[in-house]
Amino acid sequence: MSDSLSTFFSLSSCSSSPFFPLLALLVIFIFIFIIKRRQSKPKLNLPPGKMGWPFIGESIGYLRPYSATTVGEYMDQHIARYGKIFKSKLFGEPAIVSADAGLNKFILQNDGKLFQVSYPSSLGGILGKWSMLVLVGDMHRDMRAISLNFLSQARLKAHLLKDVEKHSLIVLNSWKHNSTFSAQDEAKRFTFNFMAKHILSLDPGNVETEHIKDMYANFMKGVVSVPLNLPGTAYRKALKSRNTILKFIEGKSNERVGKIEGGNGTWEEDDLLGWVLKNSKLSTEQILDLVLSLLFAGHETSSIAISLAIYFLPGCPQAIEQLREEHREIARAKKQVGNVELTWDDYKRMEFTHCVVNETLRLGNVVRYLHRKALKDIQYKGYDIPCGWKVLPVIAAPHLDPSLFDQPQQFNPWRWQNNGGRGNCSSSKGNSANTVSNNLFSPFGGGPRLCAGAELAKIEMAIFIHHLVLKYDWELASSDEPYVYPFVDFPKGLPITVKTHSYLS
Ligand code: HEM
Ligand SMILES: *[C@@H]1O[C@H](CO)[C@@H](O)[C@H](O)[C@H]1NC(C)=O
Ligand SMILES: *[C@@H]1O[C@H](CO)[C@@H](O)[C@H](O)[C@H]1NC(C)=O
Ligand SMILES: *[C@@H]1O[C@H](CO)[C@@H](O)[C@H](O)[C@H]1NC(C)=O
Ligand SMILES: CC(=O)N[C@H]1CO[C@H](CO)[C@@H](O)[C@@H]1O
Repeated sequence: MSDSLSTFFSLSSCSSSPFFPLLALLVIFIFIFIIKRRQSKPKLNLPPGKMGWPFIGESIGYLRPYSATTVGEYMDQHIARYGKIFKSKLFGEPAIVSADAGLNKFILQNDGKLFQVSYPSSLGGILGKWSMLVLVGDMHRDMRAISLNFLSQARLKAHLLKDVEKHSLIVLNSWKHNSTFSAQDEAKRFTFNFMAKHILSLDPGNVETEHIKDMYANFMKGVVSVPLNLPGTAYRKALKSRNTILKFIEGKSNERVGKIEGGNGTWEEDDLLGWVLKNSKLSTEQILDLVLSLLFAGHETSSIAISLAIYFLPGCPQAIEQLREEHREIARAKKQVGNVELTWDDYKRMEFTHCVVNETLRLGNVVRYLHRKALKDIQYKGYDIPCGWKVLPVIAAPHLDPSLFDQPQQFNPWRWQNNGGRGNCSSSKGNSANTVSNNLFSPFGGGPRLCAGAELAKIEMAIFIHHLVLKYDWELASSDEPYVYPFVDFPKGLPITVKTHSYLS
């Protein structure tokens, strides 16, 4: 039951990461595996758990797809057997897995000091080495500052909110009465068009945009595929698409620079590309990776969040009713003063919608867990976390924990209301009194890497919901369910049938 040797092994990888040929690596792993079984002199108090097979460890069990409203069989079994903090071997490395809200918070708050991001290198290979998601230290700070500026509250109020509404309407107005289609594709169309507009000033529907959208879809298939760079693999295709997209972005930035140098035109600061060209000293390569990772971080996540809301709501007609009341009231008030566009104040007034948004993120869990590694030997609640080990805070786990959220499997937006609220979609007992503490709810991560687009994502959800409930009734056209692959996805694309309805009068 000792892990001192495997600890020793990973300690050495903490200072440097030498390259071993695969065969040698395998031999070493098997060697360690055998020795480990013989030795029995624990020096460290590691969390309980088992390391599984040589090399692959328990990765197969950990990565097996499962329903998105659960933590999955692997987590359930391990938590039942070992508790909320346990050790394992995942992604080829010894790892501490945390389903514990306190430890998760500790990990995120100490990012850069005791812990550091450590995504599998295949993800870095495809997102780019300058991607903000994989960068650490000063470079991460600079890239993050650019994103925060792009997504600042001032810009959300002045520009982005208006455009979120415009792009919601483009998508929603194209839906035909009594038609059936993939809601997930529609949500993606909305968030992609919005991001493409604000990053590169691409307009929805034109040839360039559609081309980039196709390339981006290939790129995404690679991100979620097995990272084998061999002819014919999704990963190889994705690397190719990545290059096509990069060429395109490069073309765009040369065009802009050319215009300026020709004395014609000014910097268009309206989009991210214009802003970084003017205000930053980033190299072309860095700009490309920044653009691509913002597209990735901002498009996949919020489109799946909207899909989840479309999926959960029909199971709770009372919630749709209450949403309609709220949005009808807002629309009516605007009509009276002759306003058409939604404003920041309107958004802030969508109180029940905010409950629906939180509840969707709590139960659906767009991002399941984060990748970190320990930078030092760390102690937490008596457990040792050795330097160099992978640390995986499962941010979804507290959200689905029955000791923290009453009946966690129930979609119950009223749990977010302070004084109980009037409705509940569960048939069982218990009122909807607020059991929520903010420490326990972290769909956007936390600490120095807290999602830069959290507010934008909520705006996208709320405004899309506003027009959705006012224009349509919808039902799920065939049974589909969100799964964790580990990216959350609907296997059938969430087919829905919509009926037009005007709830405005
Ligand atoms: C419901 C939708 C979303 C969810 C659940 C979500 C979740 C997250 C999480 C958990 C992280 C932390 C990753 C880590 O610590 O390793 C993150 C980072 C990030 N997200 Fe989001 N996100 C969403 C939407 C967006 C949107 C719309 C944008 C806008 C472009 C965005 C931009 C970013 C960026 C730039 C980072 C990196 C921040 C950094 O490393 O400093 N996200 N997101
Ligand atoms: C809606 O579609 C269904 C089947 O696709 C059809 O049977 C029905 O007549 C349609 N109703 C309307 C009002 O178009
Ligand atoms: C500047 O732009 C105008 C119209 O966009 C074009 O006709 C003109 O040739 C351009 N001048 C230069 C110097 O590029
Ligand atoms: C939703 O969750 C956020 C934390 O992410 C919290 O600050 C906010 O108050 C919650 N909203 C409601 C309506 O409870
Ligand atoms: C408004 C509403 O439907 N409330 C229900 C909540 O759940 C309890 C317990 O089953 C019901 O009695 C309420 O009618």
